[in-house]
This record gives sequence, structure tokens and C-alpha cells, in this order.
Amino acid sequence: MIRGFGNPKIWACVALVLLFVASPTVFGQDHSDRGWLLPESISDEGDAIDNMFWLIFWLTGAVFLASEGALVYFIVKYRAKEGGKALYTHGNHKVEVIWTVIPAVILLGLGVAQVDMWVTAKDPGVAPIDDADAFEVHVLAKQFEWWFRYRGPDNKWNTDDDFVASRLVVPKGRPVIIRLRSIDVIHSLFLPELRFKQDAVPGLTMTGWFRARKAGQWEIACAELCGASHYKMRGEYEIVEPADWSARYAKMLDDAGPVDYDNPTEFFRFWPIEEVATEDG
Ligand SMILES: [Cu+2]
Repeated sequence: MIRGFGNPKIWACVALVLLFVASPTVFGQDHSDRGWLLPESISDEGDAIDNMFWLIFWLTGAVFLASEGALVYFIVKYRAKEGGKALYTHGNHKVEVIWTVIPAVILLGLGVAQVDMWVTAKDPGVAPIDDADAFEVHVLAKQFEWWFRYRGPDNKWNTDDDFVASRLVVPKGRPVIIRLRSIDVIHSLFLPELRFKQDAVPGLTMTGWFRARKAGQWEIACAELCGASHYKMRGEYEIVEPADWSARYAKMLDDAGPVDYDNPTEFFRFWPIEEVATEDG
């Protein structure tokens, strides 16, 4: 047997090395160009979330380094010495009050600071639903795929030109309203670059919104483990330049074909179009 094989210290070192080697591969997947960083942010609302993220990161990072630094310092300073005497201490009331009050105040500050962001991102009453420019999409999640329903060229719901596609395609610069339902279990629509993440809860219609400032194609993930083929819910979303929008929209319409109401798709059967009008507003 190799010497030291049973030594927990050696195994702890091996585990630490493995953790550092493995982490970028595991967590940095598909974002290799950005390494450990968050994926690129493509909306102003997403930037606000990132700023909050980084503020918390630096605050907790500083506290982590300070407390671990103090720990190491004291371990070394007060290590066992020949002739050293033990000291009984009951703690220091003043210091304990200080390190309880300061984090409490910081936590309260963060709590207050995030309220606006939360309301902007999540409150259906604040989402720009009535904006004449708003582009609304109905998203239906099911094991194990996403379906997207769009208004037809008449720009009205509940008319014969509404159509369903398997891809999320939306215009750049306009507010996009997402109405989300699930046909079976809880799923979560995650558009990482937009910092958009919303659970699809069976029995409810969830509302969310975003406004992209960059055109391109990115990945959709289901961020809620929803069954054995959860991984199959990887999809793609597309943000289209205003100049290219009419052509892209026409192509979607073409690909989808007309809705056959005598033989409705699962989407229309589960989420009757008549219900749409009553949910709006
Ligand atoms: Cu899912």
C-alpha cells in the first residue's frame, strides 16, 4: 500500500484539486468564451439584475476573505506552544452585537434595493402589456417540449390567423410579454441572456416580460427538473432586428400553416383561444 493512502489530509487535497480542475468544465459549459462569468446580458433589465448579483458577490466575497483570513491568522497565532496556557472566555458581547447588526443592516438594504427590480420583472400589473408596441407570446410547456403561440397578421388574439411554432422568435427593442402555462408538471422557462426565468405552474397562467437590445440566437433551457427527458427541453430563441422582422415573421407564418380548428393542435385544445381574451387586461 502507498504510504499515506489512509491519510484524510491527502484525500482532502486531492478533492480540492479536482474541484478546481472540474469546476470550469462543469459550470463554464457553453460559455467557455466567458469562462467563469455570467452569460452575456442582452437587456437593460438584465443589467440591473447583474449589478445586484455583483454587489452581493463582492460583499459576500469580502466577508468570506476577511473571516477566513482571520481564522487562519488566529489558528497560526494561537497554535499549541510549549508551556502555553489555556484561557477560558465567554465571548465578547460588544463584538457579537457589531457582527450581527452590520449584516442585518446590509441584508435589509439589499432587500429594499431589490424590490423595484422584482416588481419590474415579475409584477404583471407593471409589465408593459398595454404598450401598443408590445409583442405577446403564449408559451406552453409540456413533457418534454416548448410550444409558442403567436398572433397572426391582424395582431389580434382569438382569430383564425393565430399560429403555433416550436421556436421562440421575437423582435429586438420591443417589450415581449410572455404568458406561460404548463400542460403537465412544473417547468421553468429560462432565457439566460435575458435573465428571464419563470416557472410554468400547472393550473396558472404566469406572466413575464423582457426587452432585448441585441439580435441573435441563444439557448432555452428548462430550469426545473421535470422528468426523465428533462434535458430534451433544450430549445432555441431568436431575437430579430426590426429591419428583418417582417420577413422573419412572414416565414414563421408560412412554416406554421393555417390552424385547423376542426382538428386543433394540442396547444389550442389545452389552452382554448377563447380563454386568452378573458385573461388579458
Ligand atoms: Cu421541463
